[in-house]
Amino acid sequence: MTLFTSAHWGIRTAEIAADGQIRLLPWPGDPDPNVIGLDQLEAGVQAIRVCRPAVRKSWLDGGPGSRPDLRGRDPFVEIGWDEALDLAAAEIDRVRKTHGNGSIFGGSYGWSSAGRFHHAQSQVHRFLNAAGGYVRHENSYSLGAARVILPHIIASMPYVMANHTSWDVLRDHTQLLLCFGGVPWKNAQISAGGVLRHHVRPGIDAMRVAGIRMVNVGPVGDNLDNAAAAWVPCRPNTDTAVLLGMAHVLHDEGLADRAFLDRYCTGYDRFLAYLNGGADGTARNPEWAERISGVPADTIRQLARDAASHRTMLNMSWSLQRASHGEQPVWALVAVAAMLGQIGLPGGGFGFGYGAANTLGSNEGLLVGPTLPQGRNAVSDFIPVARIADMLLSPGGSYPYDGKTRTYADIRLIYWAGGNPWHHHQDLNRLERAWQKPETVIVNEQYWTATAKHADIVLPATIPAERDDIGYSTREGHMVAMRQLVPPLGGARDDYDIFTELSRRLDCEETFTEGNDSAAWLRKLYEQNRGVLARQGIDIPDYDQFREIGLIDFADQKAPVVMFDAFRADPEANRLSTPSGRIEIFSETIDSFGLADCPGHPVWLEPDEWLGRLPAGDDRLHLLSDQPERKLHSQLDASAHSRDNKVGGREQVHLNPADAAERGIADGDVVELSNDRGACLAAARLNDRIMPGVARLSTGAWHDPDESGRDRHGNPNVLTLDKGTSSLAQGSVAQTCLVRITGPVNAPPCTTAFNLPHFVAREEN
Ligand SMILES: Nc1nc2c(c(=O)[nH]1)N[C@H]1C(S)=C(S)[C@@H](COP(=O)(O)OP(=O)(O)OC[C@H]3O[C@@H](n4cnc5c(=O)[nH]c(N)nc54)[C@H](O)[C@@H]3O)O[C@H]1N2
Ligand SMILES: Nc1nc2c(c(=O)[nH]1)N[C@H]1C(S)=C(S)[C@@H](COP(=O)(O)OP(=O)(O)OC[C@H]3O[C@@H](n4cnc5c(=O)[nH]c(N)nc54)[C@H](O)[C@@H]3O)O[C@H]1N2
Ligand SMILES: [Mo]
Repeated sequence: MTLFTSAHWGIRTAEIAADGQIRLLPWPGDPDPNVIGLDQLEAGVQAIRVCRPAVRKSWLDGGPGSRPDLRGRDPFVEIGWDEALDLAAAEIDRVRKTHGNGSIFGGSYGWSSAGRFHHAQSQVHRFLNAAGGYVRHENSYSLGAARVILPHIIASMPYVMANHTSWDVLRDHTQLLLCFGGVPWKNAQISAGGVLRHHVRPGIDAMRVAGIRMVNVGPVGDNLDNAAAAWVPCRPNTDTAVLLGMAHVLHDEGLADRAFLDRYCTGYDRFLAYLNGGADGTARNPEWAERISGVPADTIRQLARDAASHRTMLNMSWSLQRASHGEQPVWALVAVAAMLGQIGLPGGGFGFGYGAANTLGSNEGLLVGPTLPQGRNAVSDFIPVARIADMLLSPGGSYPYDGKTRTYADIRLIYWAGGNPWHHHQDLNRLERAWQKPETVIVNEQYWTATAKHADIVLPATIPAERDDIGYSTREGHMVAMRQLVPPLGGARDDYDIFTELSRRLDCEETFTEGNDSAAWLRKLYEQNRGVLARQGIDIPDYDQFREIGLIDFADQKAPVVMFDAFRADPEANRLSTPSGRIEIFSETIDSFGLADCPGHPVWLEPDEWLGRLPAGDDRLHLLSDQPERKLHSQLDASAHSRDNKVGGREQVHLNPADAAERGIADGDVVELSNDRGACLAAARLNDRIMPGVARLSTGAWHDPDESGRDRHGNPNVLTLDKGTSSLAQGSVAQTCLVRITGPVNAPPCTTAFNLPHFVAREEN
């Protein structure tokens, strides 16, 4: 019998050797497997697990709110489970009774492990709902701007994500693939919930073999895995200007598809007025766009003509909207695609994130999967996810969001399970100040991450290899019986069992468990889902058989997908979910909000930080912090596969050889990146596929500040800007960031990111 487990980066089979050693292997049917996480059970990774409940010393000695300034530096005291659960439950109870459930933040954003039941974020939300409610988050770091703007202008992000025109259709129909931000294969290793068959590299390969032209606009040239693709360097955060320049050409040269715009869109004329000069008389022509983006006007003009004369798929990376005014590139992309009139045609239109994850462009069936119900939250309050430091720093403060004015809650307790804010948030030195606000921080974690180190109570959680679960993901073609392969390390417990114990102490056990243990839940969720699938005419085996066979492969459900084909065929019967039912190139709704930083149609607005406005003599570079190739965010940073990519134990910062030479930096040198927000060290790597003026430091290096706050390991979030994309969406702007780079740094310190915290014995009174 084959044993399976699943992770966001792939389905794995497990071999157990005679000596008990586990060997993980990619599922043999995967056409493009990767090796991420195959080494996750190795000693180096297991050594940094949380093994016992631990409490921050000052908190244990002085109670809630004691020395919050020492979070991240205080030693920990390890204690037994019963005492830890009593402490955590009593504290939740104190806070909810004294300040109300609206003072508990349970956002818990993050990519906790794959598996439909042991999904930490679902578990903590269900638990906090049972315990009376909590302040939640909306949206994601991934798609902060897009999730808010897309429903106003065309369709919801989940719809767009699950309905991208599939790779087989692109291969057969597309003539020009015009990308902004590439199609990064490294990112498509991942899909939230797990991947059975990796489609993206085979998809791009098939298009290359078919001779399809690919053009890649952006600051980085190595994010489209096709040596034949043309690279058009473009300043970071200026793609909107290029798109507007293209739009201007399409109109000016009579290439805009008027019939499509009339039948399927609203507000084109309002947009046109802006393109032609609008209020300030500035025509958004290619010459204007060149001054902003650095892309030659003739190139922009030719791209517009080529796009109009061929079946063209426009693609944009999610990263573009993770930037100042990130709503605008999304809207401009949709507007240009509408002007080209190919939305809904096979191989034409737009894609938003081919390459951002494996799902985009998948032709696997769109099936439902098992879902743990989360219960009802008695607290209605929420924040847009990336506004966490703002909330903690200004309780009671007001802020605009999606046309409304909202108020930040006064948070006394944070409960986090399944995410790493000390990886994902911007401006970590600001977060450090904000994080001192709550009286108590409780974290369930598998590893001693920076978030665990910044908690007051840390409860050790199991990893997927230590528990049974069900693996499933939208359009990934599988259901996997994930198997427990090893016993829990140390005292680690499943999040579910931790919350069961807490709910018992908080008198809400029945609501939380409904009388089920994990095994009963898995059977129940699976059987419920089997019923749903049966009603759609899809038969799957019963739960016991499923556990025997391990993997259900839905390959027979594959079918080509063309995004918006039904809308194109009949826009009346298949109205979009926008107010007009059409594509909104001008949005009355957004216009009615009266926002200077997000008016009623796509516009170019200067980013908060960018290369276009550097004073003479200012040699700062634009820092891009993209997703890491060898891990998922901060997960598995300590694995051999991730460490092998570090230089001297530090993350690599890629920069153009000319920029390096100007600064006297050689390949492999340790350099310092700095700005007014912070500083970090990294190892320089010279790369002529990074345009001059730009540097790239991938995310994921565990935060490792020295006494002065300088990160020794290469975590870009000590440098990034913590601001909303605009008052519409308030998304993260991680890609809007200028830095100085200097080096080489003499006698650089060793990294200590993977050290355990300091443990001390409890002082007996
Ligand atoms: N500068 C910059 N910053 C960024 C980005 C960027 O582009 N640039 N990208 C942003 C994006 S798009 C994202 S999605 C975020 C990602 O940010 P996160 O999702 O917060 O990052 P992860 O490292 O995946 O954190 C997941 C954490 O959950 C823990 N975990 C896993 N499984 C379990 C479990 O079963 N139980 C419990 N209790 N814990 C578990 C892991 O050990 C890990 O610490 O980062 C954002 N930050
Ligand atoms: N291996 C791996 N894969 C992942 C993840 C991971 O951590 N590891 N994370 C997953 C998650 S949660 C997400 S949200 C997705 C994110 O998917 P994306 O947001 O698309 O990923 P990034 O790697 O941040 O950026 C993609 C490319 O855009 C480029 N870029 C950045 N700014 C600009 C710009 O202004 N203009 C242009 N034209 N290009 C720009 C970057 O240099 C990079 O090459 O990836 C997912 N896939
Ligand atoms: Mo993300």
